[in-house]
Amino acid sequence: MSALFDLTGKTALITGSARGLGLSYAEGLASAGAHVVLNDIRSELLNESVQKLRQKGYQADGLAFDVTNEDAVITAFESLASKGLQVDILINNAGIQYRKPMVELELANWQRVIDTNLTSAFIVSREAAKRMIARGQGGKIINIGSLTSQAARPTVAPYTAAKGGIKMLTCSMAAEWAEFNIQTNAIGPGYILTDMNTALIEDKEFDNWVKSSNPSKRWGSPDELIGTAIFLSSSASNYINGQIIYVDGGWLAVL
Ligand code: NAP
Ligand code: GCO
Repeated sequence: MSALFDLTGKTALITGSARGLGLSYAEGLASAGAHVVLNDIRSELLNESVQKLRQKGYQADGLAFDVTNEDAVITAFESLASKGLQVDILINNAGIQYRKPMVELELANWQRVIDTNLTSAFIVSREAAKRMIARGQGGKIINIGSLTSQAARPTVAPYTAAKGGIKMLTCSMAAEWAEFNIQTNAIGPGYILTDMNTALIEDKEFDNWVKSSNPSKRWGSPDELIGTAIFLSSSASNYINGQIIYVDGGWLAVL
């Protein structure tokens, strides 16, 4: 049974993983045997996180690049290849939030969220898939969606549009790459206690809304996403493609 979820011998690139959910995914996959490559824009924070994983005995490296920069992404994959590292598992986790009513929303901020939360998944996955196909050994791609892949709330339109796009981009990747034994799926976390949501957590009214709207009556914690990430990274999910798994306490399942 444990062999189903064993990632030994696999290299996993997790974008935006110096902190938050990305770091949880990285530590989780490392604990399952993967050699994890962390990514962030800030190299200092990235190196600190890589060291923390290494001190726990895990195989971890870091690669600082901006996932919205096509040239930087291509260079990053070439750099990994020059070190003999081929990406077997990719988690497109990097993302930002920007909250403002649409009538006040600046185009530049719309574009910045779309670029980071959606277009980057295309850019990074294209480079990973090219190399997975050329190697002929298949691979795993996990896009990170959200509750907003399925439902909206006011003031987060670019984020919601991007996460809705992530859901359908996941289907497109499955449509084009499943024949090469690449399984592409998505994770849709609910409201999780990370830096992205600090303002919401500290807002009593919003905190009450989350707890009253969710049948589990609580926020999620980052470590509650790890099992789904390992599952979708492992051979246990070899016949699952184009799906999104919501890790939301049941939020989307109830009226
Ligand atoms: P977070 O705490 O704000 O961390 C986001 C990470 O992404 C940071 O490490 C950040 O780097 C990195 N990042 C941002 N832009 C980047 C870029 N252009 N290139 C490379 N890295 C970049 O967010 P989180 O809560 O962990 O969320 C992670 C992912 O899960 C996001 O896609 C988010 O939309 C999604 N998600 C989160 C929740 C939630 O409730 N927290 C729920 C559903 C989905 P820096 O450290 O340099 O800023
Ligand atoms: C917000 C939050 C949400 C969560 C998450 C929910 O402002 O509503 O940031 O977007 O981060 O995406 O699944």
